[in-house]
Amino acid sequence: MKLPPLDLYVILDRAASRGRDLREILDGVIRGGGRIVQFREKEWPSRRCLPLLEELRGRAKGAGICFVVNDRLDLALAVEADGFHVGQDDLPAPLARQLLPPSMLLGVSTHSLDQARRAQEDGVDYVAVGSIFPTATKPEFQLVGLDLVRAARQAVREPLVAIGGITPDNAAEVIRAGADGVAVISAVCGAPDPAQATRLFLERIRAAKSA
Ligand code: TZP
Ligand code: MG
Repeated sequence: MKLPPLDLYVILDRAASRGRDLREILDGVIRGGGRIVQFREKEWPSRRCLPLLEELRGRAKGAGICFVVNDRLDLALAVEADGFHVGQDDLPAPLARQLLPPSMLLGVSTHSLDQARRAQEDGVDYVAVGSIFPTATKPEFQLVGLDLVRAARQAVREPLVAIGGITPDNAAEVIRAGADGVAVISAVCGAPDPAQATRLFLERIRAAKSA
């Protein structure tokens, strides 16, 4: 699958979902018009993830949306995800690229301009930068602020997605700083109504892009 035009990128994270089922949250994101989601699981071993992941992958495929797996190459390959996402402590992007089927998308999280440039040199399909704002979701987050979005926009041609503490209320300024899209965990997974949160994000992002 090609990378869809970036706007809202929802990360499905069980730990941030307040005990709710990720299948329900994914269905809400799909109903709300989301076009790209990521599966992120920091605690469960692979075997435990697999049944849930297979269901999520099946639902995403049925809806025709892009499905990315974070960190875990075994799981990304096992469910034939559309994409794989690595951070700075995961498999290096060039090695991940060698191991992935040619059609699988690769994204990288970065926390500095050097890392963003390196990701581009490594030929990734999109570059994530963050954390833009403080966030309770990732305890060891590195705060980079909107300045890194502005700088990365100048340096990186690939699609740029900003992450960290993004809500419907601050999404527009992130887009205005140069991000193509925003990646969010708690603002959708922890929202009372994930479909409504998805719609609101998309409305704000699209308005900021057309302004
Ligand atoms: N990387 C940088 S900040 C972050 C990650 C995975 C957490 C984002 O979560 P939230 O709830 O959208 O702030
Ligand atoms: Mg990672």
